[in-house]
Amino acid sequence: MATKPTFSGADGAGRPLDLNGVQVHPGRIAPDEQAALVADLRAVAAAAPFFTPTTPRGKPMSVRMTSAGRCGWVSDRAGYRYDPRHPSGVDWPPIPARLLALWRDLLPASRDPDCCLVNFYTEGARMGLHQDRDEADLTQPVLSVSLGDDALFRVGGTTRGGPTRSVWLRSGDVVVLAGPGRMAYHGIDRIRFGTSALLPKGGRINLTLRIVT
Ligand code: MD3
Ligand code: FE
Repeated sequence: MATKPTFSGADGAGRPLDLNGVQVHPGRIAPDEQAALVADLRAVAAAAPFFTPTTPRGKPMSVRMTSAGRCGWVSDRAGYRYDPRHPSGVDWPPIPARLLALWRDLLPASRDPDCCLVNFYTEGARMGLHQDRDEADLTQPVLSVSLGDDALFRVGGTTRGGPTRSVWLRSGDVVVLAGPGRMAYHGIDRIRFGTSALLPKGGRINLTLRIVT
């Protein structure tokens, strides 16, 4: 059974909120920094354009994706995996410096991430409940940044089918997945399209910094 969603911002900027071991930092990134991140991502997408992944069975996903770093996440008929190249054959561009700075600030004990996965949600896009387990070392943390429209984020425990909690992620929120939260089931139920003016055509971008190799 799911509880009623709360606004992540309701607890006040800066105070982390704990959802089944998943740490949400509401309003961690100031509006000018959010705009600078969007500019960084335009450069990433110019080098490595967003593409529509398909499930191993060939069904297109509703979220479009690209990556930066030494490897990126791809999915096609050959399966889900991290790959050293974009589907076009080009290398992934480097992870933007301001994202590395954010990682080092929040996770000072960790080594640098080698992948930044970029998810783009337009109206109607969603991501079903899943665990992230394609990385070689599942004890390494993941850091997520939300930009643009509000998203209803759902988090459960480490087994499928248990209770879940939901929270609205807003532009500038950061989620840290370290410790018990790292293997939590999670997903995005829906986007509230047009709730943010950060992206000129609306929609939502989620960045996840990861240690993959
Ligand atoms: C909990 N992305 O890319 S971000 C994904 O908003 C993914 O695009 C969602 O799930 C999005 O895999 C959710 C928050 C998040 C990211 C990674 C996690 C939560 C996580 C990894 C482990 C546990
Ligand atoms: Fe995930």
